[in-house]
Amino acid sequence: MTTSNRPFPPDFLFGAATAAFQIEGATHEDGRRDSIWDAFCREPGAVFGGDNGDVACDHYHRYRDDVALMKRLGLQTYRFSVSWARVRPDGGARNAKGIDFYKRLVDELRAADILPWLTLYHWDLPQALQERGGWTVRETAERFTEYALDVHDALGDRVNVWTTLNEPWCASFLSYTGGEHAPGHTSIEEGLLASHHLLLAHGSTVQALRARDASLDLGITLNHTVADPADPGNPGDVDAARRVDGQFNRWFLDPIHRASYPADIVEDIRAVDAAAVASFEAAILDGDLATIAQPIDTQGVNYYHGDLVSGTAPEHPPVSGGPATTRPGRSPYPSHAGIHAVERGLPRTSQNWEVQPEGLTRLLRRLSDEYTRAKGVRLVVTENGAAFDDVVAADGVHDQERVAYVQAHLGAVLDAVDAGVDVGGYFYWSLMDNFEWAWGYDKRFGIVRVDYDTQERTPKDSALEYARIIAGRTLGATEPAVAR
Ligand code: GBH
Repeated sequence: MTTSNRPFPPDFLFGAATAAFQIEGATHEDGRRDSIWDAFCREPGAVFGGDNGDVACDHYHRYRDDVALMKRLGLQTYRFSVSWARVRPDGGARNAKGIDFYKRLVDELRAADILPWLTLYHWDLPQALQERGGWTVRETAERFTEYALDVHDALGDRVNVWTTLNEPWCASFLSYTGGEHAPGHTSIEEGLLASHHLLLAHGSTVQALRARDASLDLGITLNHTVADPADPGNPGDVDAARRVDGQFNRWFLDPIHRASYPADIVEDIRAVDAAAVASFEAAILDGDLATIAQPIDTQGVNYYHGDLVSGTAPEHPPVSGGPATTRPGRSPYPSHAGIHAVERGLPRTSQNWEVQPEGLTRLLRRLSDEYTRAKGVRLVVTENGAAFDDVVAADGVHDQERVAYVQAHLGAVLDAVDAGVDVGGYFYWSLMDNFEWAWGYDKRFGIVRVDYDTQERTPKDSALEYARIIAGRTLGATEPAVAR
């Protein structure tokens, strides 16, 4: 890989991403009611430091300034999510005031010539629906489509790109099996059921939106890992990598693109919990898989890090990368025995996640070769980013590690483009520091620093570098685009 003067394709979009619960605050204003994350934050030990989303970045009140900042950085597109708990506070009747916020936001973006990239679900399920079973029940998928149509009623004339779900793996297995995310359950059966109902919600909503307007660009965002065996010659290590890939990537890719769940993984999980798999299989009704496999236009790819795994426990296991919360959890992998993380000496972020840019190139090539190219589905990197310990100084916020991270991952994207992969754009996660779920405000992903006492925003060195890359549409150009 070279980083000197490599141009991006002319139609490649540069953006940054956020999510409603992580930035908006105003959790009980204008009719919004609890989401599962509001409730989860109140559970002792669930979120680091006892943090919650009540104020967050106060974006609900500061969106105009935030859009102006995006404009200043030269962002072409902005990926945000709509809060279901604002639009349908009880999961049922619609709340006009809640929808109005997104009209104002979208109008502001369009006036700034920034393409709105809308995600319908980034994890803030109305708590009222969780009390009726949440994603473990089929009804929630039906309520989701109704909510999506409310949002389309309001924004269909001004938003073209619609993403149904962000990272259904997190919203199912990390939430209902691993216990790390809201609602914090630790059941294999619930994780399986949630994954199916999330996928069903995706498929039926794509169908419903497509029927409304055939010109919409519709898709889903998945989170991925690149699982490598510690020793490619060791069958136990190869099998551990197969199982990580199967439970993390293929569990969602296969139903969406092939209308089937991966049979090897279904059998692995059956060996662990046959009753859970029986319940999951009973929940898959005739026609569900065809619904889930609706054609899509864009597939969002979130990539943070890979996994090097072994079938045998290393003598010195690597330090865990999970949040420093105190609630008991379990593995988000239903079939986890014999999967061991192996240290390979890569640089790490402040959450102890590996920095592995070449994994992104391999991921994009693989998704294209095995799933999307034949169908003409465009791939877009909808999240990539890292938390580091920024140096706050009088002359700016210095985050050299993030500068290098962005450069390296954009280089990895260009490597995939050079290999013939249709990659339509890149969103850095995140525009600004925000509520990092179970890690609270302790970890900062932004290219813009947020002072949580004053709500002051300060572009970090990485924001200036990103602005420079965007202005030149080239990796490795030299002139600064934006003054600090
Ligand atoms: C995304 O999820 C979210 O969409 C976004 O809201 C969030 O703020 C952002 O990333 C940063 O976290 O056990 O140490 O190997 C992240 C998906 C999947 C990344 C699980 C970390 C396991 C870490 N995550 N993965 S570790």
